[in-house]
Amino acid sequence: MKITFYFQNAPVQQWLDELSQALPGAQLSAWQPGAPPADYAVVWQPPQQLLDEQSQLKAVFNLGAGVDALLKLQWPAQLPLVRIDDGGMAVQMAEYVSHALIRHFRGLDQYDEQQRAGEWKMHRTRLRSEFPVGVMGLGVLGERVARAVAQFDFPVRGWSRSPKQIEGVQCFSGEQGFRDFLAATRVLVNLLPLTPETQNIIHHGTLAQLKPQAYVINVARGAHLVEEDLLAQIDSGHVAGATLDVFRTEPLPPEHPFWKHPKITVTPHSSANTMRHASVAQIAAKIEAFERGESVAGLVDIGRGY
Ligand code: NDP
Ligand code: OXD
Repeated sequence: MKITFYFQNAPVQQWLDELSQALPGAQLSAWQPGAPPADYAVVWQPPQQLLDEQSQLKAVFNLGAGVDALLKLQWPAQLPLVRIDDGGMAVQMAEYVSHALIRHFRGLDQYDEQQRAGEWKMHRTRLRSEFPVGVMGLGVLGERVARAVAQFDFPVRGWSRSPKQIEGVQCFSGEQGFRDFLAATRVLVNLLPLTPETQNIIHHGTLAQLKPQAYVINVARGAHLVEEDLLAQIDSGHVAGATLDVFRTEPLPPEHPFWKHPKITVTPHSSANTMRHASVAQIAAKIEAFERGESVAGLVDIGRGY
């Protein structure tokens, strides 16, 4: 079995060594233009040329949860695409979102400023009931985040395409459900996949429906958020601030207003990283299952876009 690997700016040899150990019968190599045909491709953000040249692939394994970059390419009809399911990312996402939420709720940024100014001043304790959290997307990561936040006794809502039942989470679905979800949310967390339906979903109208003094945590994709609309809603005072991990242009350009905005926290697309060891084990097990003709978890529905 031949496997071709592409992950720009990653320690490719380490990935190849670990994949070879996990799949001792396989021949692994880093993809380059003109590489011989392989049976499987393991990739993160590959060029179109890889798909064009590798016409004998039985499946492609994406080294991440989001497949939006892959589905921007011309995807060969019938070529199965498999995403990473959790692979160590869900716990990272849960800690990142819980941290951002609690930092905002407890006013810890204000205490940081006060420390710099040498000022001893306590603020009124706020009520969790006044900070309902709404998680958009209740998949592998969103469900874990919703459950984690519920552990801190915040009221938690969730919104997904299909109806769900999650203990401790009030679940909404569909278009009417979206309006009810937004009206019941103060802290909006985005964990949707980027698809034609969800692009620009956080815009002026969406933000306006949130409870006053709303807060936005975007950890999914930059193209979900209309950046000027967020800035306008912060200026108007309806939105109190945001923690943003993903951006329309990455790296975030040096002149971008988000960098220096006092109410926006920026991190460099690092809320949840692909963990090599867990991902290698997962991909190896899935390739073996594929070879045996078994179904694998995380198969992407290409038409749906996630
Ligand atoms: P999943 O595919 O497991 O879950 C997606 C969820 O979104 C599902 O609940 C799905 O609903 C819901 N959804 C999709 N489309 C719609 C829609 N049109 N309306 C309402 N709900 C919708 O994805 P993951 O949880 O694994 O990952 C989510 C995203 O997080 C990734 O696509 C990626 O973009 C991002 N990500 C970001 C990282 C970072 O470092 N910042 C790291 C990893 C991922 P249903 O359940 O009904 O299908
Ligand atoms: C992913 C990501 O989608 O890292 O896995 O953004």
